[in-house]
Amino acid sequence: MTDKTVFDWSTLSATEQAAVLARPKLDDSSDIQQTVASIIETVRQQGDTALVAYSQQFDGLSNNALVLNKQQQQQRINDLSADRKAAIDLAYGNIRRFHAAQLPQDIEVETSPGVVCQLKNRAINAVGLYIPAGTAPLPSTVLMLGVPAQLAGCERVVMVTPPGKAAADAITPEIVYAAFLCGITEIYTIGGAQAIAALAYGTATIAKVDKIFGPGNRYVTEAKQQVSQQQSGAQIDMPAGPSEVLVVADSAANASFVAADLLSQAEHGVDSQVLLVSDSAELIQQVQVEVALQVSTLPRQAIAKAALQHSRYILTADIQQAVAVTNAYAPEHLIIQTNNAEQLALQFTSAASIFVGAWTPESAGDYASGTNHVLPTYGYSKTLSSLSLVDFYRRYTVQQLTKTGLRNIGPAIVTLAQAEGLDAHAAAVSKRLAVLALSQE
Ligand code: HSO
Ligand code: ZN
Repeated sequence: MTDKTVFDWSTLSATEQAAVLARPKLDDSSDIQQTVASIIETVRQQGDTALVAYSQQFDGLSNNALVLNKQQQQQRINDLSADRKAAIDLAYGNIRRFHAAQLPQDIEVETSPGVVCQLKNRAINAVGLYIPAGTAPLPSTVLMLGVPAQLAGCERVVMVTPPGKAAADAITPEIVYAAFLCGITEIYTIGGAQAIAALAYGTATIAKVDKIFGPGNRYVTEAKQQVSQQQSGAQIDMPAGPSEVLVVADSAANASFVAADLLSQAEHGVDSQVLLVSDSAELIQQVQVEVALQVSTLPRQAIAKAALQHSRYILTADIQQAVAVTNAYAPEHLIIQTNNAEQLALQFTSAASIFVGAWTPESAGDYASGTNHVLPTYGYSKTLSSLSLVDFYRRYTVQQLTKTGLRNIGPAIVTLAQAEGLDAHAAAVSKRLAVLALSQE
């Protein structure tokens, strides 16, 4: 077979192996950086006027009111069919159950007699949720961001999403209903870098937020990056790259299922990354046949086919080698379709979200099982984590020393401060110790 997407791992040099697992370079050209910087600056200077102008320029809307008011929200929800409502309800319930179990616990420890230290969690005050609506509007993303914001009890939860081409209030009913379930009523009909700028710096209509969450195209991603680097801007959830799935499969795998899983990610975007790693040449061949068959039935086949151009089918000597390849790649999603999937799952050290066994498609986690689908991509999952409830909190410490406490640790503090040549630090303790030495308590 001369397919340039198939690789026999053991025959490759270390350099070739690294090239096979390398992500394509992200387009962070200075063009995009400059366009985004200028959009941000314009929004900072002109506020709402700039937002309306960008809606005209990018979305073809002449009079975007920017706000989706309560009445418009209700009208959109009225348009939603009962079966879609029920599906969103089911997903909401599972996502809520899984995230509610992640409630961070405050701790209090008496580290020495009379020295009490606390670690406390407090919800971030104002959060902004970006919901993309490019080639596919994503109500599932509203739930992934809105449920933890709701559970954390953030005081202000703001949603922004690009307006429909026809009218600003044409935002899909699914998105509006998902927002309603999450208790989000502040909805703005803006998208792109201008929406990120508005969230980070505020305008007359949109008050500034503290942290911005959610995926988006490269302009949105670049804007998040830029506002997070400025002290007056806003924090962000994580760096985002194109979606990825890696399937590890042996000869026992169902080729049709594996092909369907690969295509489920390939249809996201032309830059999606899909990989199959298997110790069975036969399975790889069967999956390729299935992919070719199934892709031609998809409405989004043009996107999926473009993504498949840079897919990877990697043949390994055995399943252990497949594990090593996977750990080196660090995929966003890992699907394990092998005989001993549950056992094998324990050996993966760098995947952001793992799907175990024949009956666990990635789509389960994308929509309704309960896990979060906002995940680190691009190899960042070696150190970064899946979006969780804790991302909507900040942690801080509180401490209190009694007289006994200061007597206990004060002398050590003085010694350490002197060792660092920081006499004022030492004095802040020794002055108190001197007072204590005079008292009997
Ligand atoms: N797989 C995407 C999330 C998503 N899938 C939303 C369908 N809708 C994250 O990589
Ligand atoms: Zn997906």
